[in-house]
Amino acid sequence: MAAPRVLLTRRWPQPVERAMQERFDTVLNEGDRPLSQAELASAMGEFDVLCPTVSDRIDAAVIAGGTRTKIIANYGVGFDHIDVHAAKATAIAVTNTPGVLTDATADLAMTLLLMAARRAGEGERELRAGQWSGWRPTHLLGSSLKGKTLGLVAFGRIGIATARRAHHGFGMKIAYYARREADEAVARELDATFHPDLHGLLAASDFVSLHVPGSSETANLIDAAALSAMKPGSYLINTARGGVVDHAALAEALRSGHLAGAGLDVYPAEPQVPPELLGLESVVLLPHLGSATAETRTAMGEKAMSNVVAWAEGRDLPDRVA
Ligand code: 8YV
Repeated sequence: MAAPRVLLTRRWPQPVERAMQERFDTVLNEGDRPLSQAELASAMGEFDVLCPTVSDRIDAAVIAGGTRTKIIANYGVGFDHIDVHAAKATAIAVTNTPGVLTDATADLAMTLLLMAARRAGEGERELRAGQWSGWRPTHLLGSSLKGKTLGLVAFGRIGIATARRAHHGFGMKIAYYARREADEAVARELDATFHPDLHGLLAASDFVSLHVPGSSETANLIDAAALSAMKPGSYLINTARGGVVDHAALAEALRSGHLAGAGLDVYPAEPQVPPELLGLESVVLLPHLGSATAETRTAMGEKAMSNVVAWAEGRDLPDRVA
């Protein structure tokens, strides 16, 4: 039987592209440009396997574009860019890559937290602009982390990994909002306080870090009311999905000084960045770098590939989400 035809919609790290090419009839997106909706739709008729990323919108119209694709093996853990209901309705399996990007994303949440707290972006911009007038006791004072409360919105793999870094590495107190209480061992290890109510957590935290998946349920979870429930002078960190935050309300909370700062890695309509944020010194803006280490991006490719191999061999899919 001919090897299944596989499309990688974007370039992957070389070792995993090569592994895919050895095992499958794999087509690469040589120019690494985002595919159009029409190109994605026609791929559904040309490939057995589609391996998209967060930069592809696999909506119902794309899924209706052809009947050849049997599995969508997403390169990434979040899959809110894929219409899983439409996939399910046409018996297309969907898989993701959980676990392998936990540490990299938690590291990036701490990068944003530290950059916002210590005004690192502001300082770098000042220096590069040739406007640093020299050391002085009151120059760019930020906030300490030790003894401050970090509130995690959702306490899954990445939320817990972020809490571990903040607690064991920086002496922060840990609080979290989640649907249910964490395992006793984790709660004890982190001395973590559970808040069953989101606004209760927001009011109790000096720093808030978001770790909910993107979905219609979490859209605008951090709206104007949530932002005003946050402590005056606190910070918001988002490595989850842009749609979770109302950015107009966030810009206003930063402008008014209610929030001391924010650190964002994700945006509602990437690669567009809400323009009202671009002129604000107190927000750190990164271009969706959560999982961007060579090791992690290779491991993500391996994980996506393990799902495609399982499918090709007729086995249960290890990371099936639909
Ligand atoms: C990935 C992410 O790089 O995995 C995720 O959900 O947000 C990123 O870290 C991206 O999704 C790749 O598709």
